[in-house]
Amino acid sequence: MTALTLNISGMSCGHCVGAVKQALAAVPGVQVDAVAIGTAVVQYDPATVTAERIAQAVADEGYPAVVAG
Ligand SMILES: [Cu+2]
Repeated sequence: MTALTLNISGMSCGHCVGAVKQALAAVPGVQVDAVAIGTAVVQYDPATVTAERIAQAVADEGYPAVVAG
């Protein structure tokens, strides 16, 4: 598994945290470590999914996300 940190825009409350958590958990090959307002940390299987695909899943939920660092 590979660690990935996302910087996420548009999150403002616990609802947003829950929505981002769910969006990440729904992506095959992703294990959610931590989600907070503005950021998420996950582990993912590079054979199954890419960092860009994970960021896109969060963006599709309405929270523009970019891979950190
Ligand atoms: Cu919210």
